Amino acid sequence: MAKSSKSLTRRPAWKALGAHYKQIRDTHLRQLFADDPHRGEHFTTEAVGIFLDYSKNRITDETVKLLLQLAEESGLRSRIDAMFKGDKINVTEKRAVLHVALRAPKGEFIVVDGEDVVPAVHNVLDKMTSFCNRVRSGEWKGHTDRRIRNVVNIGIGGSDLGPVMAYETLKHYSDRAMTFRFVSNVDGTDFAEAVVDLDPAETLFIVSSKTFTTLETMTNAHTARDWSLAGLGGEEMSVAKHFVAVSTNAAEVKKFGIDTANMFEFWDWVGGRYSMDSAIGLSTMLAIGLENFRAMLDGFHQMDEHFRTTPFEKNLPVLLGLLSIWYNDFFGAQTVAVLPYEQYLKRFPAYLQQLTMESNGKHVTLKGKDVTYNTGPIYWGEPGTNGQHSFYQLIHQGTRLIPCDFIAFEKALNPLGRHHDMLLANVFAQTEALAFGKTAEQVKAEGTPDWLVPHRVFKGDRPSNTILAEQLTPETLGKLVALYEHSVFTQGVIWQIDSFDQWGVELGKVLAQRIIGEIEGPADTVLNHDSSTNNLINRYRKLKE
Ligand code: G6Q
Repeated sequence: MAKSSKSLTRRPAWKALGAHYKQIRDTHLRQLFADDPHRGEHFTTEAVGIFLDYSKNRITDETVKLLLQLAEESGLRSRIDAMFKGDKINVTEKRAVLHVALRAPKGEFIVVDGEDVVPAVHNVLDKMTSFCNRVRSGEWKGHTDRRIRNVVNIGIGGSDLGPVMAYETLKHYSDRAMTFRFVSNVDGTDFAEAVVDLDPAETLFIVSSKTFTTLETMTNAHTARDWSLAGLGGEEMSVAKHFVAVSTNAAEVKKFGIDTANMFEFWDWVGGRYSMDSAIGLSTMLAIGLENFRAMLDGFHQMDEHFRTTPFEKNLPVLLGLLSIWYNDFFGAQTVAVLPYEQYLKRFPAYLQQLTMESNGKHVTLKGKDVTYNTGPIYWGEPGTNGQHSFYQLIHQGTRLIPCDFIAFEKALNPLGRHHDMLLANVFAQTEALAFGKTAEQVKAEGTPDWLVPHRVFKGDRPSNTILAEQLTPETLGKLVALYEHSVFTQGVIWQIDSFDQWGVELGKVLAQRIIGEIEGPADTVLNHDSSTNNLINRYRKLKE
C-alpha cells in the first residue's frame, strides 16, 4: 500500500500530532516567546517578495517537524508533481487541474491527453490582447459608431468572483475613463442597478460562463440582450458589437447570437474558482491593460514555481496549509479570518471563500469513504481597520479560537499624511494584542476596580499569521492568489479529498429548475415536496395572483 493511500488518522505523524497537541495546548504564546527570544525571527520565511511571520502561532519546532512529516507521509510531493504534469487529479470529473498552465511562460510543456496545452493558452492570451487593445484605444466601435466606455461582466461563482475581486484590487491600475460593472445574481436588481446609468450605445457585455448554460448567467445575458437591443433600435446585428463571450461551449455561444470570432476560449482543465487568470479575466485585462495583466500572470507563475520546487520547510503555501490543518483538526477551530489591511482588497475575503470552501468543503475521501476528521474550515473576513470596530471583539475575548491571516503592504498606493503608518501600526498592534493579551495583574495595575477586571482581561494566545509584501501591484495579486490556491491544495491532499469538484452545488440547482416550472405553470399543479416547501410555494403562487 502506497504511503499516501493510508488513512489519514492512521499515519504516524497524525498520531504524533495528536499526542503533541495534548502536551502543548496549554502553553501560552507568552511562554513560547519567553522561551526563545529569537522566535519572532525564527518562525519567518520569505520568498518571491512575500514575507510570512508565523511566529505568533501555537507551535514549537516539534509541531512544525510533525506537520512537515505529515505532508511527506501524505505524498504531497508526488501530488504536486501530478498536478503540474497534467495528471487527472480531479478524479470525480476525470479532469486534469491545470490553472498553473494558464500562467506558464511560452515554451513550457504541459501535456493533457497527448497535447501540449501551453501554445493554446498563449493563443487565447494573444486574442484577448488584440481585442483589449482595440476596445481600449477606441478602435472597436459600438453599433452606432460610438466607442465603448462601459464594460459589464455577466457571470456567477468562478466566472464572477475572480473578475470582480481583480477589478477592485487593481482599480489603482485601471483605465479610469472606463466604467466596469459585474452582474451575477439572478435577482433582477443586480442587473437593473448595474446598467441604470449606462448608455447601451457605449456598453459592452462580456458573458462569462464556462458551460454557457448556467441559469443565473443566461437569464442575465438574455435580459442584457433585450436591454441592449431596446436601446439600439432593435437591430439584431448590434449584438455582434456589444456582446462577447468567454466560454468552453462554442455551440451555445453561437445559439445566443454571439459571433464565435468574439468568443474567448478556456478548457475543462480550468476549474471555475481557479479561472481568474484565464479568458475569464477578460474584464481584468480590459481594465488594467496587457502589461499589467502579464505582470499578474508572472506573479502567479513565480508562486507556482516556489510551490513546486521549494523544500516544504520554506514553502509558503505548504506552511500556510499545514498551519490551517493544525488548528482545524487538532484545536478544533472552525474558521479562519482573513484580514487584509488594504482597502483595495475588500473583495478578497469573498473571493477566498469560494476558493477555499468550494474546494475543501467535502465529506468523503477520493475513494468515496466518509472522512473521520474535519475538512475545510470556514473562511471569512473584512478589511482592517473596519473589522476592528465590529467583530474583532469576538476574536479577542470570545470563547472560540479563530486563527487569523493579516495581510499588509509596506508602501501605500495612496500615500496621504500619516494614514499608512497608522494602518500598519494597527496590524502590528492587533497581532500583538491577540497573542499576548492583557493579564488581570496588568489590568489591576491600571487602577481598574476589582469587579471590572474580568471584563477587561484579554487572555491572549490567539494565533495569527502576518503576510507582508512591498506594495499591492498586479504581480503581488498573482502571488497572493496563488499562495492561497496552493495552500488549499496542500490541505486537500492531506485530507485526501477532491478539492476540484463541487457536487454540493448541484442539488439546489436541480430542485430550483423543478420549482420554477411549478411556480410559472398552471396554478393547480400538484406539489410533491415536503409540507414546508409545498406551503411556501403555494403561498408565493397565491401572492402572485
Ligand atoms: C467554480 C464552480 C462554480 C462556477 C459557476 C459558474 O469552481 O464551478 O462557481 O464557476 O457555477 O459556472 P459557469 O462558468 O459554467 O457559468
